[in-house]
Amino acid sequence: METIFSKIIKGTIPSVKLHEDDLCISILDINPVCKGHLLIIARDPYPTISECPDETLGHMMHLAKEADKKLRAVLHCDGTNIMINNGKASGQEVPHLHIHVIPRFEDDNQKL
Ligand code: DGP
Repeated sequence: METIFSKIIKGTIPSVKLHEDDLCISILDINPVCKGHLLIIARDPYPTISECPDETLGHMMHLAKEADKKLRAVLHCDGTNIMINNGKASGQEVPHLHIHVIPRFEDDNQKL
């Protein structure tokens, strides 16, 4: 099944790309919780973590760690939420595996 993220990966839907490699891309979320909210997306359209090979999952977490480092350096955030909505029941809207990385600031009172 072609997902909205497959179209972004192919370039038929525009996005603000932050990173690309053989396994993943990283883009800004179109509907950000706050400035700097980004998504790390597997190139292959695994619906959830169950279908994703461990190598890819590990690489996605590595990219989340790198993104956390960059967000702290560039936006001076105090922390990040690194989360996966895994399956429709969890609130996953796009059935194509992705990690949200959301900058957090002391006292931002953000409700996720
Ligand atoms: P989730 O509920 O975990 O499946 O989150 C999907 C996220 O994807 C949501 O925060 C909005 C984002 N999103 C959906 N469509 C697009 C799009 O076309 N472009 C971008 N950049 N983000 C999108």
